[in-house]
Amino acid sequence: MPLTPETLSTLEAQSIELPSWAFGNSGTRFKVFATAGTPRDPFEKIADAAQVNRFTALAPTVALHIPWDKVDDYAALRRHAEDLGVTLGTINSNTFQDDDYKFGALTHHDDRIRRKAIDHHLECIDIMDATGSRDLKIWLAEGSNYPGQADLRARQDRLQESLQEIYARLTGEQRLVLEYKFFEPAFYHTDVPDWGTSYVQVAALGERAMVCLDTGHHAPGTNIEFIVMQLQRLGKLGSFDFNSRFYADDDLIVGAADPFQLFRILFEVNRGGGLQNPDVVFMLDQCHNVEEKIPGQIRSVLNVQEMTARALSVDGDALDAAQRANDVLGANAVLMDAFYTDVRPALAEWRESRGLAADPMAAYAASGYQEKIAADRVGGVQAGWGA
Ligand code: PSV
Ligand code: MN
Ligand code: MN
Repeated sequence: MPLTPETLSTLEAQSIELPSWAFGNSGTRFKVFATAGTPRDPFEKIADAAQVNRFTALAPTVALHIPWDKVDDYAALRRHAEDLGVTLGTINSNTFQDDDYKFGALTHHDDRIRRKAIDHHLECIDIMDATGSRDLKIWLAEGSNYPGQADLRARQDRLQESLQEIYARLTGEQRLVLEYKFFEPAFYHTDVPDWGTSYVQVAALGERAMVCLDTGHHAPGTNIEFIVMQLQRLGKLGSFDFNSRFYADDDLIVGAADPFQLFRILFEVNRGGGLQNPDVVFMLDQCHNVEEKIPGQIRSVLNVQEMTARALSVDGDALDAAQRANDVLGANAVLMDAFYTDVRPALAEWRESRGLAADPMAAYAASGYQEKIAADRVGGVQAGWGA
């Protein structure tokens, strides 16, 4: 089926942000398997991310995680990225790997620890100034394991106070994006467990504070596209962390576990105007534990592109007519027709017409880059999730 000019122009503008940490080694708490050619520093992670953009023209920005991507000279990292045709995107803070944060960071009752956590975020904003990044993304690993362990309400109040101070430091167009997650590492209560809590916290800050929706951060069976619709209604959908999951926060390749869910999410994003809205950032948050990392990221952005094309091919008029006629099965069929449409041949043709390889996975495999980094990057400490 040919893609319409409107679909192609939306696809042309599509941009998916890559996480620097997807290129490092990662694993489970049981084992981290090393892969040949894994980057040894943030500069090499950016170089690998640039390959994904080179073969897909879909991934022009790279998110950093601090301190995993700590460097002496962020202006140099920025120039390095720009030389490779990409720019630095979201800065992710990290308050989950320091002993001081065992019982909380931005919610902690100990002023010294809370101060340290706030200062970390202020340092992240200094980095944003140097990298030219717009967004500070905050995910908090804070909560408790046993009923009675923590004062739930006081922690919400301290969280708001901490966020106020961080938000006040933002300048110009900079934004704060607060990510939620229903459990893990805490198992009884989590301080920002759901979109409602994130919304309440950011709404009290101001216009440039938004919610981040990580697709792996909900209870099984949650209707994620409903949350997408609601946050867009409220003007508070700031960004996505895309990944897919079979069980919990699996961080697998987006569209791998449940392509239909990805289709439904993108359909709602489009209905809410999010595909054309630069205020909605489409980021990946994935780990490639056993597969090659660069092809894993190429596959991911292509999955998003393919599902976007399918979501854009829903016949809106037919759907509206069927809904108004209470034609339950007719309306469902309109959606399913688009979902079952194989857009891959049309996308391959379109890529070629833009000077890209029809099959970016094959083109990358044939490029020799993987063999080159495997040969060049021997020795040294491999950077990874948590390194
Ligand atoms: C937490 O599970 C999370 O989704 C946050 O976005 C972290 O920054 C990220 O994972 C680390 O991979
Ligand atoms: Mn995430
Ligand atoms: Mn996660």
